[in-house]
Amino acid sequence: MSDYIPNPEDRFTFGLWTVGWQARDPFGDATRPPLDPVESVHRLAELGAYGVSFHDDDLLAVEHDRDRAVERFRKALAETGMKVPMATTNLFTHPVFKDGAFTSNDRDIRRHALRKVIRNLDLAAELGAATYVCWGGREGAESGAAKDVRAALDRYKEAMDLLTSYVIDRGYDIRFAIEPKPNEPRGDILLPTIGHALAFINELEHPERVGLNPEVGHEEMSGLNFAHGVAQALWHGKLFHIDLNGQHGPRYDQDLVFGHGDVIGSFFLVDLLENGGYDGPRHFDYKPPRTEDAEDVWVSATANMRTYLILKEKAKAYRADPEVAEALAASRVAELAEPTLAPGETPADLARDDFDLEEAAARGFHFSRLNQLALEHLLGVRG
Ligand code: GLT
Ligand code: MN
Ligand code: MN
Repeated sequence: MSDYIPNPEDRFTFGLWTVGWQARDPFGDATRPPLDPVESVHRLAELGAYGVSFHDDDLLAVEHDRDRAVERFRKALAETGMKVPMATTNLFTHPVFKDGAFTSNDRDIRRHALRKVIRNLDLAAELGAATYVCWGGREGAESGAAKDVRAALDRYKEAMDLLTSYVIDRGYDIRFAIEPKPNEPRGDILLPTIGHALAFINELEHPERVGLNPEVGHEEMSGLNFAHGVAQALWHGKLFHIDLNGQHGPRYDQDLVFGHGDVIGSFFLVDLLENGGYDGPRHFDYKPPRTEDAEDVWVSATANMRTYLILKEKAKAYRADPEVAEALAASRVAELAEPTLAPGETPADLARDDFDLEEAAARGFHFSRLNQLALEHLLGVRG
């Protein structure tokens, strides 16, 4: 058993807005003081993280002059060796974005939003970010009368086409990752799930430059299975980045520590990420609970990484367990990888099948045993 000590090779990253969240909610004021991004970079580096991500405005938490703030941030990165694999734009806090950014009914606001993204894209490119996240939290409506959704999607596409063309023209090695969310802060947000976003990407001018940044809690808010969504994103070659956190089913966006929501769901997610060909950063987008003090923040940050490392070890032990191998075979899990028609077969060949309907219907799949083995590994009574 390892000590679950994170190190940069694990590629754990955190948004500056996570540990820096002052815990202001719709009902109450901040419970923590502003956190200097320079301190976040140093503390996260000490805890074994690989890097940080940021919104343009996150850099201004304590130093309001942008040039000086960027300078201090660069210095902290240089001192610690921390990387910036992802950056994004705050298109939701300022009141100007109350009806959206790329899809605000107000054209001047849409133009302002694009300028704001472009300015931070230049900085993201300088800092070496490979992914630029677009979370459209304010793109949506509270009422059916407010928004012509088809026109809004035209404007969303216009924005993504403009931004992808911009990075291509500049020669930036940056891809965009759309982050779906069903609601909150808007009553209904556009591109609410992984599936909606995948379909939208197909309509873009440079679909190869645009993928997804799915977040655990956002799919679970819709009652969806996050690991299934991630598997489909991988299948489409669109898992560009990921936001790991925890959520207890359909309710407000909890942004809990990774694993502090659906534990077995997190186990199968880690199993998928480790074995499914995802090689991007393991990015945590959580909120240290409002009850936590300034030091507890770092305890919760570590908890995310420890949970991931523990689940990774459990998933490995599960895969290596001969009884699991036997149960997988009994459940015929690998048989699904076999094409349904043999090479050269045509639909006519299906007619020649010697198939015993009743016998096939009577066969069990034995999934309960398989799932119990996963649970027992997770609970630490095996392996
Ligand atoms: C905001 C949101 C997150 C997004 C961030 C990126 S901002 O905190 O709740 O899910 O990933 O814009
Ligand atoms: Mn969230
Ligand atoms: Mn997120």
